Amino acid sequence: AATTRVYRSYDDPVRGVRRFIDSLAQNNARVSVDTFGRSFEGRPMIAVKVGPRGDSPARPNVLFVATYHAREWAATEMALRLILFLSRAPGANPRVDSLVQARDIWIIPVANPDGYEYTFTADRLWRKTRSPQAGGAFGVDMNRNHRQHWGYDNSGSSPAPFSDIYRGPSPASEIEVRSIEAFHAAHPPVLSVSYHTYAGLLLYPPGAVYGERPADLPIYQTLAGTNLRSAIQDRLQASARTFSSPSSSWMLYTTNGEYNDWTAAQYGTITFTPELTSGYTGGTYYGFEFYDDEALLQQLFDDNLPFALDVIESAGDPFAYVSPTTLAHTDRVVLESVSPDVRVTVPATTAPNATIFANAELGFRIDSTAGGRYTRRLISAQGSRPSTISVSVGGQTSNFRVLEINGAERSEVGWTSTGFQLDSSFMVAGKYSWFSTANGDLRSPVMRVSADVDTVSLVFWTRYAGSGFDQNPYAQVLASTDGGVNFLPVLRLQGSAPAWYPDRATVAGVRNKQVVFRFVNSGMPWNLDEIAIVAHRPASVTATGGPIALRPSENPAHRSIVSFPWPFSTPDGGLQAYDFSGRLVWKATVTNRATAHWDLAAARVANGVYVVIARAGLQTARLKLFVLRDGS
Ligand code: 0X9
Ligand code: ZN
Repeated sequence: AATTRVYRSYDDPVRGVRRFIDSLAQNNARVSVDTFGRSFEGRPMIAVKVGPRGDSPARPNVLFVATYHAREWAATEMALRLILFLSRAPGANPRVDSLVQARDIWIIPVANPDGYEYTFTADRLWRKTRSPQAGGAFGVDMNRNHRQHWGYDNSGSSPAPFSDIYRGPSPASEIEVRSIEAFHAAHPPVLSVSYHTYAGLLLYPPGAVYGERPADLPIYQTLAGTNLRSAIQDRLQASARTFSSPSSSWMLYTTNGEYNDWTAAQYGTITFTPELTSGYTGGTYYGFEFYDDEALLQQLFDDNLPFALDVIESAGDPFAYVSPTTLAHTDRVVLESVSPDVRVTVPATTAPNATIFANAELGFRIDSTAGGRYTRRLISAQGSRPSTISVSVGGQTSNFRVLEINGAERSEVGWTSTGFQLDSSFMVAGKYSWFSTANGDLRSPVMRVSADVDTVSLVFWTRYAGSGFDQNPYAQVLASTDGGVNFLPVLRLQGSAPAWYPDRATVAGVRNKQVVFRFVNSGMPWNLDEIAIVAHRPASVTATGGPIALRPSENPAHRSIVSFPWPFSTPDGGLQAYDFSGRLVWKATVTNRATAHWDLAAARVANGVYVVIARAGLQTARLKLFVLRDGS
């Protein structure tokens, strides 16, 4: 039997998880406990509630669950430390105090109590549950036993009872999985996190098919960030990684019956699997056996706390959330691909009535494979490469001009390369794609950006063969705004992507600049195809508005009041503010060219992105406003 200093078994009468939770609930008014079922061997399935008792429709549900896999003890430590942190006496952190009151936060510290206890008493590296199976085998992999895509194929999931990744005889065959599914039905989470170890990843759906992207990708990327600015840093000394790599979970490997795909499909949950720790210190492998060490476990918690708090906060309005950790937000319309098809994500409610123009009006289908509660992906077949694309949703039109497009065909000119060649074995269109075996540099022509364009995007299709377990090898996309003298990274690719998928990067502040993009490889077999560079043209609802600018008097505002000087010569009119789902959140009437004041604190305006519109007769002017305030 294991003796541990920091890690807690489930059953130990003095230090065990059950005892620890019970005494915390007895001594802390912010903590209550719900037993939502029994494991196969009869242990209570425990969910801890931090904050007000009971559910309220006014408080969105957020769920943290840990240790689907018995041996991943650091995941349970993460959950226990989160409970302690959130249940501290109020006063230390106003953001945390208000979040605990405004959300229904649930934490399940051990999803697999029988397997977990078994790792303390019999076999440190046990993974599955402990139910008897055919042929004298024991246990099912709970992260293969959910009802979504159960048994879809044998990749990462096995039909063999003795396998460590045995999916079970039928979907949700395990009492623990059924209990967790029932818990979701009772408290459907707006956001959820399932903590595992190890690999140093921040995974999100989908996970069963290579190359698929979730429809809510813009929200996943807002919260998780990118390889250049991940929401989770790894500050463990001599770790093999410096950050957790955010990606769809097939970047590690595909599997089926897993938790994230199930809750995303069933409840539209925005849901993540952090794979805590890289598995290595100073080149020494510890894998699933992360150190039984207070300081190291606290460091792990500290590194993961900002993301956990963002998850809790964003449950108020995931689409409008602006992350203080990744500094990202979700755009209303996101162009994902120009060729061989046009792909855009748009707010879900606007999708059926959207129109796409690319030279002519295009029909589209709504991609439904990957769920999407907040955004939908529209996919348009197009006959020839478009030179302009306009997407109209909810009365607002986003306009793009295609500045450059390259599909690695012999007839195309203007791009320069070293170490990239034309590959005729893989392509998304035409006869070839660009391919670099290990090192290579592919460069776009210099594009002069006109004065009416502030932002350009690079959209392209890619596939590559790195490793989900390592930050290396990797590849980068760099951008220059001075004609190719200086370059900064705008995207970093790593992991295993054996199927084509579209990726993108956006650069703002390019008005009148000379833009160059570069693809630079650091060691990966890497294909690229249908690379397009598009300029974001001004939105065009307000066709009659002309170039009149609406500006707050102070930017950034240092108080909770934002003031808008009246932008028109016409003396009377009004101002309106909408959130990004199109809801009216503020309005003011203006007479005699008076300055209007919006008190964000008094109106309890949530952090997020808003559109403010000033109207005087037929004239309009608009402004995108980012609200990002401490403690709100
Ligand atoms: O295999 C798992 O269930 C998770 N990894 S672990 O090492 N903790 O066992 C990752 C599952 C993530 N989903 C996919 N890769 N599809
Ligand atoms: Zn795991």
